[in-house]
Amino acid sequence: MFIDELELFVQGGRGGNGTVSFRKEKYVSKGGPDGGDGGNGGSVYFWADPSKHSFLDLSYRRNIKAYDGAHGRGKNQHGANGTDLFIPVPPGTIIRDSDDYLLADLTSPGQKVLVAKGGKGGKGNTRFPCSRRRVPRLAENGLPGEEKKVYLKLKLMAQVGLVGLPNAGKSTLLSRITAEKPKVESYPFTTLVPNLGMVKVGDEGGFIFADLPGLIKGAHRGTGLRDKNLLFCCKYTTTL
Ligand SMILES: Nc1nc2c(ncn2[C@@H]2O[C@H](COP(=O)(O)OP(=O)(O)OP(=O)(O)O)[C@@H](O)[C@H]2O)c(=O)[nH]1
Ligand SMILES: [Mg+2]
Repeated sequence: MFIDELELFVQGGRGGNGTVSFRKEKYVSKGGPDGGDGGNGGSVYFWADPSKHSFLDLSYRRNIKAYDGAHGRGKNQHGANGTDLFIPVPPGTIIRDSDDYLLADLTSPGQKVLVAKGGKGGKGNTRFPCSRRRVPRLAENGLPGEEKKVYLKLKLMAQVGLVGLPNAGKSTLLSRITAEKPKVESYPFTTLVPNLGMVKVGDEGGFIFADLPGLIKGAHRGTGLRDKNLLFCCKYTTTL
């Protein structure tokens, strides 16, 4: 199945709480505060993974939450930071939030973007002593991570675009090498809009193949279906 649009709920991890603790040791009286800070929550990133071609894997996992930070502990022990999550998406993914604001346009492989920042960890009571408050019995709670709905859209980028005369057998070729079933008829200009399919190579790999509407002489002057197919090629294909 090929999925090129998806709505996801992403959430950064919650920051760990700071702790209230006092140093307790034999022969040490009034050892003072030693509560550690909570760790920061993990953040959620999306990154462009060239081995991905659709949102199929992500469609099984609509809520994505990074790990929470650990709480602080006595003896000034800082809680561990929550692990960040790096979600792989196909290059050509456009990410928008619920206000339709563009968060990212991931085009080049490896490019990454932060979409939900983890919450900050709370401070432990070690941080709160002052001359008027020698015994600080307060610590901060960790803050919740950023949360939002994001809309992913795959700007389909074909690696191969097939340009040719009408009725040449382009759609037939697409139907043989991919799982797509484009309309095939024995008259010219059967294909009016580009058809895209995934050519699988091995278990993981593959590339997107575009079958473009037929092109005839004088297309640039408006003959036939004109040259909008070529514009499509220039816009969406990376290699021809
Ligand atoms: N003899 C023969 N006929 C073919 C071959 N490939 C396709 N055809 C036939 O050629 C006709 C046109 O095929 P399409 O795949 O629709 O051609 P197309 O290039 O996509 O055509 P447009 O979309 O109109 O530009 C159909 O009747 C096919 O059955 C082939 O290798 N040999
Ligand atoms: Mg066709």
